[in-house]
Amino acid sequence: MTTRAGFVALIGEPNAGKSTLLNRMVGAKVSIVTHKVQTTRARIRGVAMAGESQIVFVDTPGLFRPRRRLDRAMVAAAWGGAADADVIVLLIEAHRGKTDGVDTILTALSEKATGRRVVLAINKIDRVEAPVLLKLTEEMNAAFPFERTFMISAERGYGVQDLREWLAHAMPEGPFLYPEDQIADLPMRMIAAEMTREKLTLRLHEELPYQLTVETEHWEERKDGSARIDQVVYVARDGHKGIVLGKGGETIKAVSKAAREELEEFMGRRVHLFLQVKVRPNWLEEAERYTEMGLDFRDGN
Ligand SMILES: Nc1nc2c(ncn2[C@@H]2O[C@H](COP(=O)(O)OP(=O)(O)OP(=O)(O)O)[C@@H](O)[C@H]2O)c(=O)[nH]1
Ligand SMILES: [Mg+2]
Repeated sequence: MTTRAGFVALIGEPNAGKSTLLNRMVGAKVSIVTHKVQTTRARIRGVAMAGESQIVFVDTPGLFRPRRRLDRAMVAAAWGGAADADVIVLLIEAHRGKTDGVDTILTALSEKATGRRVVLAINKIDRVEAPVLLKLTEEMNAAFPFERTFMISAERGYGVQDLREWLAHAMPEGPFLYPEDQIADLPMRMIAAEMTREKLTLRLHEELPYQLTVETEHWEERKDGSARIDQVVYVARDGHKGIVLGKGGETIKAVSKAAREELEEFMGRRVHLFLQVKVRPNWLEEAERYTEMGLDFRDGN
């Protein structure tokens, strides 16, 4: 029997639901999700099997107008993910429609994606009525020659099976790229750091989630089958450290507990998670921090 395998890049504005879709396709939480924009920072690969096809989904940071070095590196990583893909899926939000941000992406797609297969996925259809979808489909297809339009709810799973089947057939013939039981192409220490960053992002406000990074410093396998994981939360200012710790350390304790519980579920075994908060005023300009995040520091130039 002939097998198929290839890459599908998920691109779109921040918050479009790219990571939610990746997780649903893979059937596990490989990429972190929050209600805030700019959650995903690097390219994250999740592997899904569909019959005789292996689809490697590439989750990317959202495309937006970058201001800082980190933003520029994120946007470069997103376009890099699209450049390598066999199919590009552009996700937009049904209730927000064809925004200025979407227009900017369409213009860039016309320049960068010549000769590539591009499909549109209108996500969050649970939030609108059918006539809105029809109008948006028309509007989008008048602006760009999408090969297909899918209407989905990544969160609820509507329309996702159709998209999966279409992508499975669109993959080029060839041997599988990953072992069949592998679901992610991201080191465990990075997945663990991302889980902690998700919990921090959910509990902290305004600019703080964008001013911190999490790294796994030490990972120890214990004889009893559990793992001891030590992570550092880098913040840019003294004041931020106090906020991350919270009154009497209650914020960091809650973050640590939530991250540990999710890690234990993901790994199927006990985890001892230790978080330390360090002030590092210049971390956003340090090449090593970018490498740890899976980004290219020079992309931020
Ligand atoms: N109502 C609704 N919400 C959704 C749907 N899909 C995703 N969301 C929500 O949209 C928010 C953003 O989802 P993410 O998957 O983090 O979006 P993203 O595109 O990866 O965002 P960035 O990583 O910031 O670029 C979360 O609160 C999701 O729960 C959907 O189909 N319907
Ligand atoms: Mg994301």
